[in-house]
Amino acid sequence: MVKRSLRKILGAVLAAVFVLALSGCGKGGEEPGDGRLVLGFSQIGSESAWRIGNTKDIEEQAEAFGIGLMLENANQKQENQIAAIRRFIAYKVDVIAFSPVVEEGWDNVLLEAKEAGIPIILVDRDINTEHQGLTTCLIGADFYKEGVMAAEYLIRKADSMGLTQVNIVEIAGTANSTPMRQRQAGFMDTIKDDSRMRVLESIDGDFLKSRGAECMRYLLEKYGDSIQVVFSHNDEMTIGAIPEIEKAGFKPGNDMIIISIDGGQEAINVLKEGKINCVVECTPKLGKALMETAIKLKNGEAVEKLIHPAEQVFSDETDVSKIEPRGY
Ligand code: GYE
Repeated sequence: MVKRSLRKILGAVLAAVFVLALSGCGKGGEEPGDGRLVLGFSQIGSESAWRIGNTKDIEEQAEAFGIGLMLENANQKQENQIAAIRRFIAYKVDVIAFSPVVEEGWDNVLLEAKEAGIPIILVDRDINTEHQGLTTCLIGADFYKEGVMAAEYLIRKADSMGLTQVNIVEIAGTANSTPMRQRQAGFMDTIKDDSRMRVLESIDGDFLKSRGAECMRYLLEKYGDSIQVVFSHNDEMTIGAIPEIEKAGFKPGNDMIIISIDGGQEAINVLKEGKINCVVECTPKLGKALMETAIKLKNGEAVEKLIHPAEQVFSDETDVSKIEPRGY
């Protein structure tokens, strides 16, 4: 009971802080947001350079478009995201956007938003629901295609090295998240008809550097030098795994083919050092499309159901010294 009322008070205090922040610190009597479009955005957390770059981009674009942004960081917890969305509803923001940490479990809170007449934009990741019309659109990468591009690189690499058998370990992103599911599906669908390819094990690395290191230690202990390929669902886990491979006496990029996804600066530097072979780009720069879509929704205009940014592959097949600074 005490806990619940404390939480309520905290919620009210936070809402008040938002009002003050958006109205230019209490000029008194003015409309929240000064008549500006107010967008509530629930971010997943700060687990990766990608995520931090994504948050920064959204903040910069909100500023550039003159949109009042209420941004909440959920520290990787779905319950925090649900609570943030409820606060946005209570505050009566114009539009709510969020990046769902996992796909399931959003129906109740999204029905509440629908009842309140607040449109919802999915950013980066998708949800799984039986209800129609809970969200207006999705702005995010084509993760399936990223998995396909990673596998296509591997097939070309195996051809060029003349490999007859290819043993792969997969360090996967957060279980039940869209990028984890779709990167895996794209990759597996693409290698499945190539009889050389064998996945020794897929393991959950939760998109975290520390987990990437832990997973790699476990995989090296179990499979040792039979590992020929590490397919990691993001740069953080890859960067965590590489020192473990070196400690075990192998040369990443040489003794093992290392494939990563995201394309943040740190991973690109490691690609340039030759310790990663391929990085599939996933751009965090979704802010501009998000702001444009929020404005259209506020004006009652139709929006595109699905916006995928264009993405490319960086690999040792080309001159990597030419890669421009990444900005995240
Ligand atoms: O690849 C990873 C991040 O959802 C695309 O989440 C995003 C993924 C990204 O933490 O680094």
